[in-house]
This record gives sequence, structure tokens and C-alpha cells, in this order.
Amino acid sequence: MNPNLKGFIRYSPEITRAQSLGTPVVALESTVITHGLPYPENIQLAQDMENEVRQGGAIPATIAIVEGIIQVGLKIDQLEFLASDRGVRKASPRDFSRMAVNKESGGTTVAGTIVIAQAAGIRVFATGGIGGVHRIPRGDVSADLPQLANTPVIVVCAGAKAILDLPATVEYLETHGVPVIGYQTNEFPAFYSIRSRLPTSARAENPQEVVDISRTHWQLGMKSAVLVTAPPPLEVALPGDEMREAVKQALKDAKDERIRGQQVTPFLLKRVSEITGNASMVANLGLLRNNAGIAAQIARSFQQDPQIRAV
Ligand code: PSU
Ligand code: MN
Repeated sequence: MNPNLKGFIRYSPEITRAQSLGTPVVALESTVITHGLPYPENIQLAQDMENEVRQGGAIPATIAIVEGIIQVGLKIDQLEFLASDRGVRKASPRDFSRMAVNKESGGTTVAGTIVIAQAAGIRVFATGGIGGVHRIPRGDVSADLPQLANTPVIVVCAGAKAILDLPATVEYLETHGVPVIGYQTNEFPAFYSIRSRLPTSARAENPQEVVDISRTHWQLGMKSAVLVTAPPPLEVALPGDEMREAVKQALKDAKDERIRGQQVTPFLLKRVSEITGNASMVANLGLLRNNAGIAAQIARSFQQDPQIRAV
């Protein structure tokens, strides 16, 4: 828990109410809105994810920084502003202080969102794919990875983004003690595609099994996140070879254009989408909605669990 950060958070009325009533809540990130998808697909997606969470019986808490304030739960005009203003920042934990001082706005990454969610008492979070170890530039490792190693929340994703070095990313998670649960699968999904040939460390068939493993992980005194990896839905998943070809080309372009730092991931996602004629974006949107729905079910099981309060 981070009592300092907790003091900086502003909650929407709906989240305050949900928390006082004990209604299940799912945290959602916002870099996917500000930097992961173009307008207007991004605003549509933000609302679709919130609707998926509601249909699953939970309340969505989209998290972002608005004029320097950490917001848990956004109003529609705040979402619209973040989705359409090209000047907003990509906010990882290292960026919070400058954004607070300068009263800047931005979308929080997986790393940024989970650290806020945990401080806000929200234990279940959904995203598309986590960041990880990049193939290029060498040495680029997403802040998502160390944060996952240190934040006890359940993260629902479709694996790590396929633009990354997936074997190295899975190894990092193993080194840092992060359980990787395949959701109805034994294989770590490859974000746009179903298969990666990489193993998970556990398997769950349903939300209750995810909660059982997570609760026990924390009862054992572990402090890390639990990663729940669900394959992209069949109707939108890309064939493995099509995905690999597109990623290869996008990586070459990033290298030629010397893309660096926070721009790497947004550049690659955009290029892969252009190369696949939008098919990768359709897959991305489909898996984001799917993950939001699964996270809602997990949040319900989590909230009903009689032993969970102690961990
Ligand atoms: N999932 C998506 N699209 C995205 C992201 C996740 O489907 O754009 C974002 C997340 O916010 C994640 C970030 O934390 O990409 C990773 O960026 P970087 O590699 O710079 O850490
Ligand atoms: Mn990076």
C-alpha cells in the first residue's frame, strides 16, 4: 500500500459509491486511449471497455491524470479530452511528479495505472497487452515489468505486445516471481495471435480459480502482481505468420527512423496496423473488450471471496 499516493487521488462519485457499497470495481488504463489507438476508435474503445465491465457486473474505474490530478473514474468529457487532444502525455510512475507540478494531463500506462489502482484499493485491472523487453532499441525495458514485480493486483491481458521480445519478457516475469496464469490455455498468448509456444506458470478455467491462486500467492506473503493471460478472441486473432511478418517490417521501420523512448510502443502499434490493413487494430480492440469482460468476472469472484480481505 502507498499511503502517500493515496492522498493525491481524486475519485469519481460513482467509484466512491461503489467502494462504500462493496461493489466490484475494475481498473482500466488510459495510455491505450491517448497513445495506443487513433481517434475516434480510442474513445469508442474506452466506452466499449467500460460497458463490458458493467455487463460483467462490475464498475469501471478508468484511471488517468487530468491537469496534474490523479483521477480514478473519469467523466465523459475527461475521456473525450484525453482521446482527442494530441498534446497529452504518456504517464508512467516516473512522470507523475512533473505532471503534478506542471498540471499536465495524460494517459496512465500499465505501470502507472496499477500503482494508482493498488493505492486506491482496486485489486483487478484490465489492459490489452503489457509492455516488456523490447527487441529494438536494445536495452529498452518497459516500466510495466518492474512495477508488476512489486504491485499486488490481478492484471488481465492478452500476454505482452507481440512487437516485443516475448521469450525475454516471460523470463523477466519468471525471474521476478510474477505468476503467469493462462486463462483456459497453457500457452502465453502473443497479443494479436493466439499462440507463442511459450509456457505459462499456471492455468485457470474460471474466475474463481484465478482468485484462489491470487489470494494464496498473497497469503504466502508474495508482493507481486498476478498476470492473467487470455488469448485474443478467435474471430479477431491474426494468423501467426501474418503477425510475425508485419512486426518484422515495423521493427525495421522503427530502426531506420531511430524511434526511441516512450515513442517506441505507439510507433510500432501504428505501423503494424498500417501494414496489416487495420487487421491488427481490429484484433487489439477485440482483445481489449474481451479482457475487460474477463476482469469484471474476476472482480466479482474476488469481491465475494470470504478470505480476501486479509491479503
Ligand atoms: N495495451 C494495448 N495498447 C497499448 C498499451 C497496452 O493494447 O497502447 C500501452 C500500455 O499502457 C502499456 C504501454 O503500459 O502500452 C507500454 O509502453 P512502454 O513499452 O513504453 O512501456
Ligand atoms: Mn520503453
